[in-house]
Amino acid sequence: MITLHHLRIGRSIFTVWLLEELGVEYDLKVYHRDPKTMRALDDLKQIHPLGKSPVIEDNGLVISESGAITSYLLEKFDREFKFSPPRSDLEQWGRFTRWLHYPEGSVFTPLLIRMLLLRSGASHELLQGFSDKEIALHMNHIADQLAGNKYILGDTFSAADIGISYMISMARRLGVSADYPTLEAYLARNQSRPAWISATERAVE
Ligand SMILES: N[C@@H](CCC(=O)N[C@@H](CS)C(=O)NCC(=O)O)C(=O)O
Repeated sequence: MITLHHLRIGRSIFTVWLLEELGVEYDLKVYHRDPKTMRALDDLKQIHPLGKSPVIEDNGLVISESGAITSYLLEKFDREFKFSPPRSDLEQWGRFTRWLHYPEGSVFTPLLIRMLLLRSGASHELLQGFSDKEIALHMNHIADQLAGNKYILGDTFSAADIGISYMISMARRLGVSADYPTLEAYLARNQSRPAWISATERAVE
């Protein structure tokens, strides 16, 4: 059985969501952050040297990195290609994999800079200017892709929507999504899915 090491308040809730969509049994181990620093405690380092989440274990195999975990889980469980296209359809798979890795690869960094600036209460012209511009670039890019599309790859939900939803929910928490009604509607649509609701219920404690 898959074990998911889930650190509360962070991206691993999105792996819980994927597991719920896939309908597989899994063991959820919940970890807490240091309330002062908001960093993970040392307990996660016993699972993986980086001490970060998500991490999964499958029969002794330990995998970190949310994108790699998604690919692994899809390869293992998405046998009917409900949440990802088959690799034999290289064009569709190429499109899918680009949207799968885009959130962590490009969108996360400017959001993280904004989060750290807000948390520190400091002002920093260079960092603020960079993150504001980059966040607008990415939010507009996602909104353009969603214009006329229900989901990021068209009219069908896929695992790529999970990572994109993570970025929009983070943008929302950081107060930058209100200018993008398309993104807010998309997030609400995805978060009304039964699998998201089950994930949030299961991952509470
Ligand atoms: N690139 C990694 C990032 C993992 C990561 O930084 N996770 C955060 C939670 S959202 C974490 O564990 N932070 C705790 C810490 O760094 O102390 C991934 O996509 O999984």
